[in-house]
Amino acid sequence: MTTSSHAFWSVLVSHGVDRVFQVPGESYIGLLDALADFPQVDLVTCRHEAGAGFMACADGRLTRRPGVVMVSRGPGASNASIAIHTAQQDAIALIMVVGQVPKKDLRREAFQEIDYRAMFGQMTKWVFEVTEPGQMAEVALKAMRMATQGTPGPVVISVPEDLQQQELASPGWQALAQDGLQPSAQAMSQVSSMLDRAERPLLIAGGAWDVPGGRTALQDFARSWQLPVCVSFRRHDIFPNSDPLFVGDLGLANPPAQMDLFRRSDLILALGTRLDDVTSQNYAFPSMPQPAQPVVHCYPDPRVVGLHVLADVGLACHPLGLVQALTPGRVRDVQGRQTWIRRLRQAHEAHAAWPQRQANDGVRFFEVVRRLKARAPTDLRVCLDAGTFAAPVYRHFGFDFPQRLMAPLSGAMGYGTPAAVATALREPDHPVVCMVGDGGFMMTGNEMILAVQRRLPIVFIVANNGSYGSIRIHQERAYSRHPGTDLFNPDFCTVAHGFGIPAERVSTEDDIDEALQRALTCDGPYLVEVMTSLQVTLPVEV
Ligand SMILES: Cc1ncc(C[n+]2csc(CCOP(=O)(O)OP(=O)(O)O)c2C)c(N)n1
Repeated sequence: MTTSSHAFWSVLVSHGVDRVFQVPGESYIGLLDALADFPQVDLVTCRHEAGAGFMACADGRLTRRPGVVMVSRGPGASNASIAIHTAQQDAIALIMVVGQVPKKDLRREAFQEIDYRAMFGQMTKWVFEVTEPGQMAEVALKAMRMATQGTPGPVVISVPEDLQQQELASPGWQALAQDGLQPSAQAMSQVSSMLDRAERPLLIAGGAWDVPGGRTALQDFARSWQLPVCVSFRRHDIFPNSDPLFVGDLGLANPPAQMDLFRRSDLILALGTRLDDVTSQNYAFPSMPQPAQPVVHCYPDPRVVGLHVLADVGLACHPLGLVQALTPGRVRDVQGRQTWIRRLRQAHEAHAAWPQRQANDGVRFFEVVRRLKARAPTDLRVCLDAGTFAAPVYRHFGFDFPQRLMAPLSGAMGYGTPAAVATALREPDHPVVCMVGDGGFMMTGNEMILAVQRRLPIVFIVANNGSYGSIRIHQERAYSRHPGTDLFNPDFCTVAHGFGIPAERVSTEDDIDEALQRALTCDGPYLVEVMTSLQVTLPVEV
């Protein structure tokens, strides 16, 4: 029998959806049952809706199709809301399907009822509640388009439980091809002459480059025009960090000397970035609304281009077409350009040099990161949770193609473990390392059971400093004491063993290399608990 739920899934499947993350609920067993007739869809059963949602976020980021998560009404949707927020902040296409109370009970404050338009309206691109079974295919198609077009983001589809298994004649909705917009010839010649005139250009590259061919097109463009490239917040893997043209990232802790230099640029090319809060140094770089230098802003969403910065050239299209049309370029004063690039690169290298500070209260976590870097496979996937342990990764690790960084722009704790699971499922041929603090690990670490069930060789590195360290640092700066941030932890190795995961504890820096070696060569998941110094923490990262 073809039902409304079959219609829904067949449209999603025809758009490439092949994996759904979920925690079951009685409110959507009709949708779940229909999914059993789509064996090409991998149904991943998770332990908490936050974990399921984070996995869908990571999957959406890797596939550039919407990640799909299915949750129950009320409590399930509430648990999953952190993933909706992360998908919005991280510009990730996400479809969350929620089982809803029966249609006749809508807006009666029925058991576990929530009005999702009110709840998620501000956090999503679209919320739709199905009221007729015949809408199911249409809503699936619209969800795909809404989630992926412009700035990618989350959509929520609420389906009353009694509308999920209604008989339908035929789904009848087919996938449509989508056109990408190209900049006009006039805009391209304007950008080309700005590039020609500039003596101190700076290219800020954002997440939109994470498309097939994007990274190499960006690198070709930068090389041919001799443009220094700085990546936006947590997008380190967009441009090879070892390329002499890479001059850093715009994050939470840029040193003043580096920012002074960036401000001296006489042309900013903001390509594929939203110029969000952190990238723009809290709406200060480029200065807003009137920048101090000419700005070209290109992003495939008209609602974003020119929103905060009055760009001289604002292009609501994907930057790929622009740079392909402008490559190869020709630079008049190659010598002058190189002096500028060298200065920027030196400022970056000074900031990114490995720290030398000593500690007597445990392992300096940057040493773990440094030793991991030294033996990191060239295609390593690094999945990070939020916390101060992650600061050395952002600042010092240095990503080169095809290595990847999976980190939440939203700063959501609990992202790391689920993201690692989703990454290992999606990219089984690449090694995956998850770094997570003792705080974040206790939020969603339970999802590592999937690594055992699916035999995913993920290396979990838990930075155990007995504290919600990032917040403690904030407290120490603002006040002289730190109530509420100490943690009482379980024995993480015993926890891992209980999950069926081999584990070891690293208590001195002499133990790091061998532990990493064992972890990286293990053919299944492995956990390394690092007794981490609290004294030696870097500037706060969340
Ligand atoms: C879900 C969520 N809750 C709270 C916070 C605020 N927060 C940011 S970092 C942090 C502490 C992280 O502690 P831990 O995981 O132990 O890592 P550490 O900072 O100690 O390295 C907290 C509570 C957050 N970002 N996300």
